[in-house]
Amino acid sequence: MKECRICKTPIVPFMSFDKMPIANGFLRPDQFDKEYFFEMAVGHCSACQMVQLIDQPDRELMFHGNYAFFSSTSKNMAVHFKEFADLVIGAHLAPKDPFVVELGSNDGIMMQFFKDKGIRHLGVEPSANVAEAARAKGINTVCGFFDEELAEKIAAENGQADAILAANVMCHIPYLHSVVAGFRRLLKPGGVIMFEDPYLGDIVESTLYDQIYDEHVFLFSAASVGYLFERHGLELVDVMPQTTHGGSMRYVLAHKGAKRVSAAVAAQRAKEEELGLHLPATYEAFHRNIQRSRDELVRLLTDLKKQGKRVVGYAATSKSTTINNYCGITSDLVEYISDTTPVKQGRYSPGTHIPVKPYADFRARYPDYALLYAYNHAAEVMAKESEFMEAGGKWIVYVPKVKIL
Ligand code: DWN
Ligand code: SAH
Repeated sequence: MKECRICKTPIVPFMSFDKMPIANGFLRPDQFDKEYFFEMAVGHCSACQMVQLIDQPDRELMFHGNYAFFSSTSKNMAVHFKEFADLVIGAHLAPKDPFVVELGSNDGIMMQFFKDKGIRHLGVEPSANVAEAARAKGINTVCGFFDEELAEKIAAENGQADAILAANVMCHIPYLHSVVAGFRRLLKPGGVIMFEDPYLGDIVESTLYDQIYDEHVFLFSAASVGYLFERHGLELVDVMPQTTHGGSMRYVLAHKGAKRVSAAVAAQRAKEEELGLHLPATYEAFHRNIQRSRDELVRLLTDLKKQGKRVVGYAATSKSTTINNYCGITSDLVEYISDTTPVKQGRYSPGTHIPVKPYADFRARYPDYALLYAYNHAAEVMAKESEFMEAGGKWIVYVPKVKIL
């Protein structure tokens, strides 16, 4: 039996997605027969409440010099990260020579706002190609995986940080004890840690099961985050719900006793108990909802095919890898996936090998239906696709329920 990655309690999976490929592993045809798969099972630790993958591929298979996700592909996310940076700049930096560190800074989508204000900053990004894209914008970036050793090196070279930030990164890192021990060393006595990730409560409530893929080893809650940081002398002092990625939570942490704890923390923990996030029955129901969602989506796509309709995927997201592989969606049901990222175009989707084509192909010949794999960017997408809708095109969404819009 496997142990919880955080508290070592024996853990039993509540479901398995069976064999899954690397979510961002877009391929050429000559790579099909060598494709890597792993068994993607998910468990809930009844002791510390951490929901987690039982097995995760080695980090070098996921984060490397050909990482396919560039954060700046979404304009609305840049607006979100400007607001995040403004909050930090307005409330959490020392008046004299502050220093800000961001983990998983990718192509610099958040760090750019610190750089533009002349604030001393450092991004930590292991995927060399996206790190290079940030450097090309003048953003200070170290290419490496954040852990305790790197944290000590950063502190020795730059001094301690006023703010340590991470967005959609902490949930990717299996060795969180080393990361949080590093935070403790790197953070100034009065400093703040702020990180956000897809929120377990939203994932369970809205059946956002496509947030589960190789990179996302943890699905956090206020309970599990509070437990983890407590073990390192750090304290959860605030929680701030976010609408990004279908429902996220921003966690604010500080050295124990250094800051006032907001009433929002206890309120969120009470909500989690009400939702039953500590109960095995909740995850059994989540599993049933996932199966139902899959069956409904496959039925809808199969019916449309029978009617001779053209269905195209919109945005080759990491999340789409879970949907396509778990639902068994091939180019038989979804002709191709349109995506704006140059490195994904001309490749094939992980596992079920649907062609990924440039956005220009979508514009040139609208399909009858577009399966929206990027439901988290729905507002941004709908705003720019009025012509598709005026031409009679319809959207298929699958969260929170499978339906045609
Ligand atoms: O946690 C993660 C989040 C932050 O980003 C990472 N593990 C990987 C990635 O997840 P994702 O791939 O599901 O992210 P997005 O932001 O939902 O999808 C981005 C993809 O969508 C890109 O390939 C670009 C594409 N896209 C598009 O083709 N047209 C996006 C928009 C907004 C568009 O209009
Ligand atoms: N913060 C960005 C990127 C999220 S994608 C955004 O929200 O859009 C996750 C990023 O974390 C990737 O760029 C990946 O290379 C990086 N990453 C993975 N493991 C990491 C680690 N141990 N330390 C720092 N970054 C890491």
